[in-house]
Amino acid sequence: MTVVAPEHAMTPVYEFPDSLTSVPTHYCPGCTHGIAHRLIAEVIDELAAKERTIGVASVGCSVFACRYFDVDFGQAPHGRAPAMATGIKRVAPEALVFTYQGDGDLASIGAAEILHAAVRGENITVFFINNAIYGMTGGQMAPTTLVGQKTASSPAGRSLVGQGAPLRVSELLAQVDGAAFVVRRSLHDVVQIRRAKKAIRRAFEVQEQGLGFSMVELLSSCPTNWGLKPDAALDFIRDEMVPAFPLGDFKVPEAETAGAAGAGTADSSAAGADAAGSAVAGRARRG
Ligand SMILES: Cc1ncc(C[n+]2csc(CCOP(=O)(O)OP(=O)(O)O)c2C)c(N)n1
Ligand code: SF4
Ligand SMILES: [Mg+2]
Repeated sequence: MTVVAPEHAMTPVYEFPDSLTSVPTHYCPGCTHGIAHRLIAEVIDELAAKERTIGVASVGCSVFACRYFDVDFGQAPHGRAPAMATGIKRVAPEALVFTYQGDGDLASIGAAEILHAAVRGENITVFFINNAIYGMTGGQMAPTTLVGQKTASSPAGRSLVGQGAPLRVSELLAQVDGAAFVVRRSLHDVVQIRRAKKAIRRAFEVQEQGLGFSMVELLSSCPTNWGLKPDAALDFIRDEMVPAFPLGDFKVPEAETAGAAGAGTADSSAAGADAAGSAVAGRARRG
């Protein structure tokens, strides 16, 4: 019989983050919004910043984010989270300020807001949850919907002709001088989740160092509106979304690029460029 020493039996390997509340989730089974929440909360704990963190929720499935984070929170109208975060950070520069925005919110109705927050070099951190669809409202096409992907408003699949290619927000914002840190990560497996957490931490550090606008785009699942089971939804991110939205660092502070592969590089940029310009017939919602 194996006897476990009491000190080993009591060693915690996994604890509930202080910066999360313990309430039942409203997110669907298999939705990775919850993973994103947890990673952000863990980093807030690590930075011992809970008491001075202010989040700004957007409109979308994460509209109730304030229920889950045990930090101060604001609720912005659709797309306007960067403007609200701008005001908060300007009047409370000691606060750690972040927005949490979906792709419909950030890349569609809030496209001008996010662009000009980056242009102004606002010292805020943006978490951009890209699930290639309008989740909350029943699965309409978003700017990030893949070519060929069926949605409630593109029942035949998104077409390049007439509807265009998916908008790659990180690549776009990396061109803006005021942006200091812009990276894309994914939440589809454990390795990617660990990479995502490191990026979240670095983005917050960029803000703490006063370097300017920081954004982490996270590829996220929406099994409900993709019409997929949770495990298949994770495969969909890996197999269909990552080729269209290459993971990587698109802009990082200069000191971090010295001698490295550097800013503007992505993990699979060639694959991404090809995929966005051609038909990516996703397995989600195909007839
Ligand atoms: C001005 C305005 N237009 C449209 C809506 C309706 N609306 C609410 S949530 C949403 C889509 C949200 O999608 P996304 O930002 O991708 O978040 P997700 O639910 O996918 O996480 C829309 C169009 C609204 N509330 N306000
Ligand atoms: S509708 Fe999609 S994005 Fe919204 S909670 Fe459900 S799975 Fe998540
Ligand atoms: Mg969405």
